[in-house]
Amino acid sequence: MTLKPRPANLYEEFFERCPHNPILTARDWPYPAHSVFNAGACQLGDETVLLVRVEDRRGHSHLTVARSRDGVSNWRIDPRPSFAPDPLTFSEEAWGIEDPRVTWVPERGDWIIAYTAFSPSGPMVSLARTTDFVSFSRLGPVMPPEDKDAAVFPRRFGNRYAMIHRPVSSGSSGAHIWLSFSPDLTHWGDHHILLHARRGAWWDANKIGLSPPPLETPDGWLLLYHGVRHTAGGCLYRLGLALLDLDDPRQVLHRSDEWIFAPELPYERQGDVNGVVFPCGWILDPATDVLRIYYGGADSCVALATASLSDLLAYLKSCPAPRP
Ligand code: BMA
Repeated sequence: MTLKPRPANLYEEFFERCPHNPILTARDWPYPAHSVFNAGACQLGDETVLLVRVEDRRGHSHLTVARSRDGVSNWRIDPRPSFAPDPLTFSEEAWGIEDPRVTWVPERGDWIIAYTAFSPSGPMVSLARTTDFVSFSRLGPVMPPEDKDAAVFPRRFGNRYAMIHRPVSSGSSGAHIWLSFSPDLTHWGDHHILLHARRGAWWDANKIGLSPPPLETPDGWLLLYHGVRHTAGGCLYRLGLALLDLDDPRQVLHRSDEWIFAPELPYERQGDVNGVVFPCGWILDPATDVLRIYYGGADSCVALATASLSDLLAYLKSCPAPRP
């Protein structure tokens, strides 16, 4: 079979949506849930594990584990919240926990989960660890409000762990992506701006944030990030790419000028928050080069898209180094 060439007037599409999308909604939940979305993802043995953000009718979120052999169907969902806010001990979780990103850290032998603790003073970054997605223990809050969209790198640089996050301060001219370092995962410093939100008409003007954790590739650390465009009709959350130097992730080698994935289908365009695609996890199968991206659609469902890692890298390497 010969593939038809792409018409010259169409953008190249890197992502293929799963025909079964949305793969999870609140209707699939074994207990009352208002909405399920923005799931962290990893491969644990022969199962795909999603750590799904579940919002209840108070508006507060907790995290629940869903497991599947094929990563698409037959999900086994924990019958109750797997990792629930504990506001009596961790007051920063008073209004729930959201948007987990999970990173396997081989030298520690555990998964580090970076999540948003929604405190009355604003969103903060908290870390927790697990080895089995059955029991979880907290490392505690690591960044003061307002800060979110965080993930740790799977390995240290020198002797230091590294974490990407997105602080916001009043009076600043935008919300940018930052990189910080820590000797112990608890104390963080040596803060650097990594990617600036662009300005004006750009799709990623004013507010950007990391989506899934950084992915190590032979060409560098691959970042998928969201850009938020404010329009008269509301916000649009779209996705772009950046590549960081493998040994010194403070160096941004390439950044896409164009978004590469955006809300298009009804489950992305209409929901609690219209016009949102929000991935918190991706899983690479190195044997097939297929990257599975799990994303929230319109803050109302979990959806899946696949892409070829080498296609993404080839495209990104054709993009310029970021302009100051
Ligand atoms: C961001 C986060 C996400 C959410 C998105 C769209 O600020 O809070 O959890 O999916 O907004 O509402």
